[in-house]
Amino acid sequence: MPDETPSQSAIEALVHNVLNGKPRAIARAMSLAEGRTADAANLMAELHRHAGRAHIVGLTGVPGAGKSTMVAALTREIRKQGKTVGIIAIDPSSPFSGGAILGDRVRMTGFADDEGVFIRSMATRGALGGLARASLDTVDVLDAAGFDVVLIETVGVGQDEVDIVQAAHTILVVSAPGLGDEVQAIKAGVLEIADIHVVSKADKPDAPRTIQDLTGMLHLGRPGKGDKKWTIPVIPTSAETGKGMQELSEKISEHYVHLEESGEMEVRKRQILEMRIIKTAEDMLRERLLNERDGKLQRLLDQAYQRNMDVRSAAKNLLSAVTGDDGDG
Ligand SMILES: Nc1nc2c(ncn2[C@@H]2O[C@H](COP(=O)(O)OP(=O)(O)O)[C@@H](O)[C@H]2O)c(=O)[nH]1
Ligand SMILES: [Mg+2]
Repeated sequence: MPDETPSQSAIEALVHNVLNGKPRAIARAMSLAEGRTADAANLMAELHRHAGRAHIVGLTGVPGAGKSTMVAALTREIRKQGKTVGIIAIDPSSPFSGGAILGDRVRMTGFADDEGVFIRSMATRGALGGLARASLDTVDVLDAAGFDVVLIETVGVGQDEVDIVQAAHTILVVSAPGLGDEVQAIKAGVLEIADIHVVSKADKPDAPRTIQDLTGMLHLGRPGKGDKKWTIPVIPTSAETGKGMQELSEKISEHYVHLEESGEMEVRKRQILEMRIIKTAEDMLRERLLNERDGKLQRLLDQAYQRNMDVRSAAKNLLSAVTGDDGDG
């Protein structure tokens, strides 16, 4: 292709600037990474080689649990240790303004002039079902750019969001008092995935109850994902008073050391890559299937409608049409 060369050198320049931590290059790379163009594939292939050093920390919990506020407070705490922080907020509530809410808040707390902090928000709508694939590619961009810690905020609802937070090395489940449900983490289906439980808004009078419920639940032996050598803590925090934030950031570092020393990090990294490969393959397959909407699919549909072909056979036909002998395509 005639335009392959300039495009390739543009990608090389972009990679160079990302690796040097240039904010505009990082933003541009993230936009590319969200998509599925050939440029995106080349970019991610280059960046992948340089990623793998960041400590990826996921935060999940019901809407209003205090995650965004905690991300800001935690970022301040991690910055005190001289580490850099990349933030990805996945906000299903709003395709346009969701990120701006976090952005404004973080700006207010003074990160706008801090080159050691990079914030990106992603809408869940518009990702065409490829949200996990797209957001984990953007994590790679921040990782390759050299951020020490990457924080991913997701609302604990929906399989995609759970998949995304499960791609973190350290998972924080955030629960808040006064949200009605006794153990929100159970409702959201994320109790079992926590490495660290955080009870936010500990300044509120009903916080002890939330802490008690959660601690009780942990003692019942419900959760745990097979990492027997790690004791899952429950840490109360308050963004109002600053309580618990330092302890939380220390626990996160402690968990990192634990993962490295126990060999669990390798296990998790392999699981995460496995999940990402499958997600990406699904994404590619879905795109190809959709490309057949006006072609092969219509013909199969006609046959199925006339009861000349059953649904499974039609699906099989469609699959072999899109995965046929056209190689990587
Ligand atoms: N009292 C109190 N309110 C908090 C605290 N943290 C967050 N909030 C409030 O809880 C609401 C939801 O916070 P937000 O961080 O947006 O929650 P998210 O939806 O989980 O990201 C906001 O009105 C916050 O001001 C806290 O530590 N104490
Ligand atoms: Mg939020």
